[in-house]
Amino acid sequence: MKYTKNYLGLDLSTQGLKAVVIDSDLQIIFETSVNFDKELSEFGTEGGALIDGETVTAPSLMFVKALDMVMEKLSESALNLSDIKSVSGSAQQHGSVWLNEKAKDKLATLDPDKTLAEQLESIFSMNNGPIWMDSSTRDYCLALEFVIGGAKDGAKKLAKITGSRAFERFTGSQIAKYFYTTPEVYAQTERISLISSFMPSLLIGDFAEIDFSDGSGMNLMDINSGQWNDKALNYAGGESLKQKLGTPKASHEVAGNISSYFVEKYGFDKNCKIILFSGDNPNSLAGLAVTGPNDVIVSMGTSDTIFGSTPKASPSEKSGHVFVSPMNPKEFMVMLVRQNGSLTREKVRDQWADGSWETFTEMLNKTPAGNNGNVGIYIYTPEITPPIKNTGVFRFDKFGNEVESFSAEEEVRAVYESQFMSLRLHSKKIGLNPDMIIATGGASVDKALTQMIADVFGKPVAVGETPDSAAMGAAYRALHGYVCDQAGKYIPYTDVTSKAVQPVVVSEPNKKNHSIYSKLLGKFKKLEKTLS
Ligand code: XUL
Repeated sequence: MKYTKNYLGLDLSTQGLKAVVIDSDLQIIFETSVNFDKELSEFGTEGGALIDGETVTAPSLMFVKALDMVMEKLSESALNLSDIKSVSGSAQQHGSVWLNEKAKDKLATLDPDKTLAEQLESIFSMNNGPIWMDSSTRDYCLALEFVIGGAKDGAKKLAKITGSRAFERFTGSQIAKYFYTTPEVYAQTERISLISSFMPSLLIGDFAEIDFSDGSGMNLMDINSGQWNDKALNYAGGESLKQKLGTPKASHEVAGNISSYFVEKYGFDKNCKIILFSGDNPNSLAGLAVTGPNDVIVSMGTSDTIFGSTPKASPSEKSGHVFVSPMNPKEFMVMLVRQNGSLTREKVRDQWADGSWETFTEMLNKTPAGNNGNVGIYIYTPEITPPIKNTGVFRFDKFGNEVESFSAEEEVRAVYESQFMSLRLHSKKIGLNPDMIIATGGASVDKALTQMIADVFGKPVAVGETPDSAAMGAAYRALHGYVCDQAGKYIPYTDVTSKAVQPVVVSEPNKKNHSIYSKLLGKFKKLEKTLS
């Protein structure tokens, strides 16, 4: 069967690369994926990352190989790739790819008879770029804040300009770390791309620009003007950084036409447009087409995030982030991130429930809401919200005394309860007051988990058509960017996504359980605070 007028969304998450193809009615017609650890095991990643203490990176060449693999899978499907009008994408936020002086030429002259990896192996000034899980740049964060507003007001001023106080994983402090510690690597770098601007660079055969929305996760861009902040840039990378970063653009803009490599090798149309890529959380927001301030998304992947749309930016240095919206360059999204998400839940499952979600759920049902007053906080990797550097499992009994162990059933309940009580506690501080929560990401298929979220927040929880809302958002944005390009002007996002399948409520809050969690929250807050 031949399809017409299709749009491709790619999502390069921490753990793999997904592709989803939709038609012009926004229906999914094909999906495929590549898992980094399993299908690209030669890079030796764990959950897609290379972890060396606080320094966490990912091999840039792995992203290159994954793209050829996904394209191969697409071209072997029943799809006719020449029907794809545009491509956009999503990538884990904050991570960067460092390119040397050979990169521009090599990208522009790709030979379809060879693989991308064969030809692009030598284009990196640093083989493994820092990713969002890195927490090694505390000193550079403090220095960046100081440069912007002094010791007292620096965090506040930086947040006001860039949408966030300085965060270790944000690209600005990451760049500063290499600028000051490895000046020779820095000098050999012609371009620093975000992962989200590197992927479209491969597709257009040239350097693609950073989009406003993912650019907001760098601590370098003014979120109101979409321009680099000169002071921040000068601190992080000196005078040459502006040139190395290119110029940020609105997320719906065209990066270029697809390069001849993909036309000749996989059969794309030469007029296929590549729309700028963005971050995975912004794309998730776009994938659920949520624009109202009271629909809040909880995305559960390697990290757990909570976010929503907002017409106005009022960033705080205390917690959370404000990004430019990927759907409208004049609007914003607010978000916060818990680093201990799915991998932490999986570790507890493996240790206490024989690695089986079914057993996990059975065990969960054996304990009551509130876990008889037991609270367990699971910090397997340094936590972002709230900032907790010391890793470990912290267990407290009903009197708030630290204890060595819980029963297996209590462990299982404790991890779910503490993760979502923490999200409730901190999301309130950034002004997220949901009427309804939309759950997305891999873990959102777990009914026990959506019920827990409904009970903790006291609101109904809905899920979208697919848990892969980031890939979906990328596909919708491919369509949106294409429509804007054809019209020669910005078209409201909702005009293009009106046919999107609306999320469906899967869990209603249990009032009794909700009141137990609300009572427990004060105690939880105190215990969590002792760990920061
Ligand atoms: C967001 C963040 C993570 C990554 C995960 O600020 O650091 O959610 O985007 O891919």
